[in-house]
Amino acid sequence: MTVQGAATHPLRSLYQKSVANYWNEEKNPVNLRLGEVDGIYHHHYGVGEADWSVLEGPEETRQERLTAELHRLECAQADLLMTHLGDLTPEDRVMDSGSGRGGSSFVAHSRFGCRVDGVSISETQVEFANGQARERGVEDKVRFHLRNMLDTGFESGAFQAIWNNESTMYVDLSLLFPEYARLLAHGGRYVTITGCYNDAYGLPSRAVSEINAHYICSIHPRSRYFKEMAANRLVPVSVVDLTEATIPYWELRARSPLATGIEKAFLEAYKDGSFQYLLIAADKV
Ligand code: GPP
Ligand code: MG
Repeated sequence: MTVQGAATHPLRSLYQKSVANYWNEEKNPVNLRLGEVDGIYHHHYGVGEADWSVLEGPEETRQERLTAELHRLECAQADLLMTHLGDLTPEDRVMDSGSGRGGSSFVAHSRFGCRVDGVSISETQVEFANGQARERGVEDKVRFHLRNMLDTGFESGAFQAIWNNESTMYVDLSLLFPEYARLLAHGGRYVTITGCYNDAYGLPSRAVSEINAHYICSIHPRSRYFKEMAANRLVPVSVVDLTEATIPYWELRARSPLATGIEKAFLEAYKDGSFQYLLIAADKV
């Protein structure tokens, strides 16, 4: 295949094409069954203490209880991200960068009433998320675009907040943050929740490399986030290490019939100190 110019096509490289293919074809029950709980489809993991009692009780309804509990933990992660976006109002416009099936965008709109633009390089995800917006009757405020987060085409200074909920590992941060510095208004907020490898451990462990291979991504070292933010007028205001808080989600997911096979690698990487689950919030100055 050939890759067309960024101006006419959101895919810049054969790598991006392979990532788009993955997400165009992705139908993991762990995402679809959880989304069906309340119509909010997430593509990120969970945080917080798990209610282990869901494993007890009637066998016939165990799967249902487990699914609802995993979804609750993923919703708690999205809520946590939202609390770091600052005091947004219905007049504000925000961008969900790597918006998946739209979960975080709908959470933000319900919470703040703000206008949300989600971007994804997967046609299937964009179509699905726009369908959700219509179903929810919010298509005038929440819109999803087939665009590249490295070159969105949106006007400069248009956004009060931008977030990546587990999507920075698909791009080079030295290309991503200049685009955010351009898009964010002065004093605007950037938030990422991400898995990063721990510089103090060294280079990526076997488990981190397995995660990369599983999702076709490239997990960055922790240091790179701060280096590239500093280089692009993004000044960190909060850094929260969520590693301990995400382990119960993975332990519970490993016990669920919806497990995909990557659970062991996440648990190993978090527990051996090679991998960290971080929230970083920064102000654009
Ligand atoms: C989860 O998506 C996030 C990613 C695939 C990006 C990689 C994240 C890291 C922290 C390394 P998902 O909800 O579609 O994944 P799954 O199908 O495994 O639930
Ligand atoms: Mg998932």
